[in-house]
Amino acid sequence: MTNTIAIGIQWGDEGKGKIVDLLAPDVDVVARFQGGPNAGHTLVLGDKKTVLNHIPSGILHEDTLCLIGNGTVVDPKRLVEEMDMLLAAGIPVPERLKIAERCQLILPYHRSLDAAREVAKGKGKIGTTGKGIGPCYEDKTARRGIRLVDLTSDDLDERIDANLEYVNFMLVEYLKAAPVSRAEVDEMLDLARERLLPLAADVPLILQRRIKAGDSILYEGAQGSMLDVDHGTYPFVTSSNTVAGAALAGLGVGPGQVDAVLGICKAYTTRVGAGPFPTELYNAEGMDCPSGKHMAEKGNEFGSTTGRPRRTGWFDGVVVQHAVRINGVTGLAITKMDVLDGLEEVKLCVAYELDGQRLESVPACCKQLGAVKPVYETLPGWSENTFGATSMDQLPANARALLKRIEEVCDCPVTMLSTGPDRKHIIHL
Ligand code: 2SA
Ligand code: MG
Repeated sequence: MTNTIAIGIQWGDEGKGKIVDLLAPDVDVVARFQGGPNAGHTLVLGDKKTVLNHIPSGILHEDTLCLIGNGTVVDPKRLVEEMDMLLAAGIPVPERLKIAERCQLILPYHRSLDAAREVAKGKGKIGTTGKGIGPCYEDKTARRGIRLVDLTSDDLDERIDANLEYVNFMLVEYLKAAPVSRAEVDEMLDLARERLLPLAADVPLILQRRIKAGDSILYEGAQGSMLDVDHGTYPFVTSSNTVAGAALAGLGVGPGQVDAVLGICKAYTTRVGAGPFPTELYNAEGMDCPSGKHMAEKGNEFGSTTGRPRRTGWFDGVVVQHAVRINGVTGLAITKMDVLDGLEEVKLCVAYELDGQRLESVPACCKQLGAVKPVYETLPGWSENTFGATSMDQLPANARALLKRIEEVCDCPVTMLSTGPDRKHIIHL
């Protein structure tokens, strides 16, 4: 087994959870490197569905060590809830989970700021998940963030006071929102001290030792490449680097310690939140193309973290090709292909057109991306049921033709094809 980075390469919700679940039993370590409670990962515990936001799904496997890296932002309350949910199901979380000492804590004022900023932006809002992600990363780069290790620092009180003074000024004077009390913050810090600090560890050291011992590591991404703060549809992005390169900085490993990059994408495209989406067909704001509606309904396209309905559209080969480049993707994992079953024809965006010019890559300017017209190739659809297929010969010829064309357009081989939610609904290529 190799050391693999598994990332989403569209706008999130590509089905990373399922692919990571599938790979986790074969690896020794699963490590998160960016994002926080804005990631959502549905898990079946006994007969109950639960959502994990911070903890890698590898936690269910006895011999798998789960790591939360320095590049992540951790909401102590939410993480403790996740831990308790797993503990109640008999999973010995403290034995299997370590948290980087350097990871940033999401405190109550981050959530307040996130919410108040969105309200203040009005129609121009980003459509964030409201989990305090942006303000927490902002504090990190502004060098006023509170890290897990800082809970033991003797200047913590002063730093919290200074942060609160600044934040409450912003909230009350500028954003006309309610202030955050010191008591609320202290409660969160106490919880983190009591429950998270015992799991704090030198994650880079653990990783080096494991890699040296020949263990295999799965680096688990959250969100998707088009939500990357540098390479995505800025400013309609999340506040972290979501690309493969972030795995290195977000955990403290080197480039030589990665063997493969698995780019996970749907056989169509979805997006939640605002921002350009060239191949969009269907949304809650009134776009109502039947094929898009088919994807939304058959694909059950609702956000796992916020429950928001997702916007849907055709597979965007320009976006995926861009992602293949910026991540050095070595293999594509295509998910939810069965959702396309029953469509008369299937479209594949192979380029954009802007002011009469053909574009082969994603324009950096969001306004331009919002104005492009997708150039489509139309392929015949299929009426057969591909749900649950486990080998290529179970797929209709037209579905195989679509995959082949995706490989050509995106300049990357398809190495996995997911045909349903279950672990056994998979084709390895
Ligand atoms: P934020 O809250 O500051 O990160 O929001 C900024 C933008 O990023 C979008 N965003 C997401 N979009 C889709 N899925 C997300 N999370 C997945 C989930 C998990 C995953 O299932 O909920 O795919 O890893 C996610 N997180 C952030 C958000 O809609 C804003 O457009
Ligand atoms: Mg998801």
